[in-house]
Amino acid sequence: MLHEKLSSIYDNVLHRNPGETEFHQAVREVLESIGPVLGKHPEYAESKIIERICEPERQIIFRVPWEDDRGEVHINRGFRVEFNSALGPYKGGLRFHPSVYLGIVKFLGFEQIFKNSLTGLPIGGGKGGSDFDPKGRSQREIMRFCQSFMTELYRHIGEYTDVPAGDIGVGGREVGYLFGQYKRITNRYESGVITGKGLSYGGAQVRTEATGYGCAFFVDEMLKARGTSFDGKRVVVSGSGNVAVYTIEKIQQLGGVVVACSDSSGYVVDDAGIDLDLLKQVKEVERLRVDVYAKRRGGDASFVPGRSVWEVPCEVAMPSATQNEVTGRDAEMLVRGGCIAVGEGANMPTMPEGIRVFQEAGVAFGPGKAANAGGVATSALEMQQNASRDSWSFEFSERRLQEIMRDIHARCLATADEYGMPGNYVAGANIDGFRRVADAMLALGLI
Ligand code: NDP
Ligand code: 2IT
Repeated sequence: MLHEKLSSIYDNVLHRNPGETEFHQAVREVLESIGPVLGKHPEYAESKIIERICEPERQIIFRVPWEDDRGEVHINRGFRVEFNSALGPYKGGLRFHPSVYLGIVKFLGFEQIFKNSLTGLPIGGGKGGSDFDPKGRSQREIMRFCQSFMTELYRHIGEYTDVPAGDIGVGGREVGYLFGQYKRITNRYESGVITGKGLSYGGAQVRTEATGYGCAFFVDEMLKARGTSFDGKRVVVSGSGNVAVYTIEKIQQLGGVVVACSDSSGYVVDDAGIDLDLLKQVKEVERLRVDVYAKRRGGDASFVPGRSVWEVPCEVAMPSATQNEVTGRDAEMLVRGGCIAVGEGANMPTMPEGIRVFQEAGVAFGPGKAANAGGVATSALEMQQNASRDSWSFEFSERRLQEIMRDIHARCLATADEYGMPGNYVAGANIDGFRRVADAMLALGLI
C-alpha cells in the first residue's frame, strides 16, 4: 500500500509516462518501501526529492542507421536515459534487445540509481540501449551497428559525464567495438568512458564474472544469516548469458549443485549438475542455444522447450535472464518445491505478486538492486583503475567484490531492522539506496 502523499506522486508518474509499464512497476516498488522514511525525514518531501528522483535529468533518443551484409539498410532506435547524477557520473549498461523501448530503459535507469547508491561508490544512475536484435547477425553486422550507435552516443558520454557498460545483448565484443569507435571519433584514449572492456585495452579483472559472482556471494550471506550455506543445495539459475554463467561458476565453487538453466527457447535440466565447461563452449564460444548443451551432454540431461525453468524444484532460485520472468504462480511452485532463498541476478525478474508470495512464505528474497550490484560495483572499480592507470590482480579484485557484497547485505539487514521490518531485503535495499541519493540531492541544492 502507498502512503497518501506517495500515492499522488505515483499517479503523476503514471500520467506523465503513459504506457511505460515496466517503469511504473519499478517506481511503485520503491515508493512502497520509502513511506516510513518520509515520516523520519520531512525535509525530503519539502524539497520534492521523490518527484525529482522520478523524473530523469535527461533522455536521449536517436536514430541508428546501419547496413547488413547484403547491403540492406536498417533503422533502429537508440536510447540513453541519464537519470540521476547526484552521486557521480551517470552509470549503467546498454541493452540490445528487440523488446527495448523507452519504458524499459527508464525502468532500468531508475533501478540503477538505487543500486549504484547501495554500492557506496561514486556513481550516478543511467541506462541505454536499442531495439536492435543481435540474434543471427554476423560479427561484421554487430560491429557496424555498434559503430553507428556510438557515432551518436559519443557526444553524450565521457569519463566525468556518463559511463556505459554492457547488459543483455552487449558483452565484451560489443564494448570493444563501441570503445573503438569512441576513440576513433574523439581521438582520445579515454579508458574511463565505458566499462566491461577487454583485459588487453583497459578492462578490469573480475568485471566479466562480477555480476554472477556477486549475486552468489549475496545469497551466500543470506544463507549464512539463516545458519546454512550453499553446500549440497539444489539450485536453479535462469538464463545462460553473462550473469547466469558466472552465477553457476561461483555457486559450484561454494558447493551448490546447479541442476537447470535456460534461454528464451526453454530450459535444460541436468540432475548431475551443469557441466560448466560445456555450457561456456556452447553459449559463450559458439553462441548456440541451450538445447545443444543437452544434446552434447547426453546422460540424463534433457531439454524442455518453451516451458518455465521454475517448474524444476530447488532450494535456491537465481533468476538471471530478464524482467518479469518469475510470476506469482512460478513463485508458488518454487515455494511448494522447497525453495528457501532467491537471489535476483536479473533486474526486476520477479513480478510483484511473486515477491509477495516469497515474503509471505518466509523465503530469503534478495532483490536485484542489492543482489546484482556486484557488476556495476566492479565497473566502478574498473573506473578507479583506469583513473589511476593501474590494474589489480584477480584475487584482490574478487576480494574487493566480496567485501562490497557483504557490506550491501549487512546494510540491507540493518536498515530493515531499523525500520521494523527484520529480514526484509526489499525494504532495506530501497530505503538505504534512497537515503544516500536523497541526502546528496539535498546537499547539492535544487538540481
Ligand atoms: P546476456 O545477454 O548475456 O544473457 C541474457 C540471457 O537471458 C540469455 O540466456 C537470454 O536468452 C535470456 N533472456 C533475455 N531476454 C529474455 C527474454 N525476454 N525471455 C527469455 N529469456 C531471455 O545478458 P546478461 O546476462 O548480461 O543479463 C541478464 C540479466 O542480468 C538482465 O536482466 C540484466 O539487466 C541483468 N544484469 C546484468 C548485469 C551485467 O553486468 N551484465 C549487471 C546486473 C544485472 P536468449 O539468448 O534466448 O535471448
Ligand atoms: O544492470 C546493471 O547493473 C548492469 N547492466 C551493469 C552496469 C554497469 O555499468 O556495469
